[in-house]
Amino acid sequence: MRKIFALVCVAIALCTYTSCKSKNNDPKPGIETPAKSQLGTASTTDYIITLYADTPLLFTGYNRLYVKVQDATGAVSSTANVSIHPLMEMSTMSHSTPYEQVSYDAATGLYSGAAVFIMPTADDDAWKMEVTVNGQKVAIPVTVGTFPTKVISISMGSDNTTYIVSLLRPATWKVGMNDVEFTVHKITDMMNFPALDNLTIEMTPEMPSMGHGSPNNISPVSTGKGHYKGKVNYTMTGDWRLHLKVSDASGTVLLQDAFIDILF
Ligand SMILES: [Cu+2]
Repeated sequence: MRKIFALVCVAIALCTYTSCKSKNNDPKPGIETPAKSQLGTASTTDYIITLYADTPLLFTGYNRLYVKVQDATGAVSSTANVSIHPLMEMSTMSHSTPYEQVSYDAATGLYSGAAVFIMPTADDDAWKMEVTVNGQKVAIPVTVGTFPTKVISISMGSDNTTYIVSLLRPATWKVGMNDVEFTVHKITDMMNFPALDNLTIEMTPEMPSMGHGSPNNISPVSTGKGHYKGKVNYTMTGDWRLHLKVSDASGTVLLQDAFIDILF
């Protein structure tokens, strides 16, 4: 079952950057707006719960998520016990996706976390975000579109484990040195996608259309919670492919090339 699920995911992930349909053309996935975008709101007996993201439409890959909690009078709460849980209900089963639990951020007054969506919304497959505030749970439907370039890589490793490597998209890229950040998770089962630390990632940028790379890149290193940070040097604008060779702590190569595609 696990393997079937993994293969379904791989098939859909492949589908996301080839010619498969995306019926969610407006707004485009991943296009950021100056303010946070409200994805939905729901009420419990005691709370009004509103879910936000950086983009009006979520996309396959890493999305930051924000939860605002208000009491019945509209006062914003900073002390509630808040958790999120993404869930996709497909015709024959349901599953989750890698996510980062929310925590309160005093700077914004929001509880912030993230989800790495492994597949887009499809005809019979709907995503929802379960949000629980002090034991009171709501489910807010969300739509996930397909990002125009491959910002998530789902592939089988040499140890027959399925790995999910995802790019944290910055608001903008620039010509020259850029900070670059990824997450790595694995699929344990349909509900569990643990973050993986202490892997070695060898990053090699390439411009596929022109057949050259760039110098002075710094391969991403583990910074905890499944995150890896490095620096990428884009010597010009255009199409860039970040080749990522992923090895475990003993040096065994798990993924020969979990590449990510960028266009700017
Ligand atoms: Cu699904």
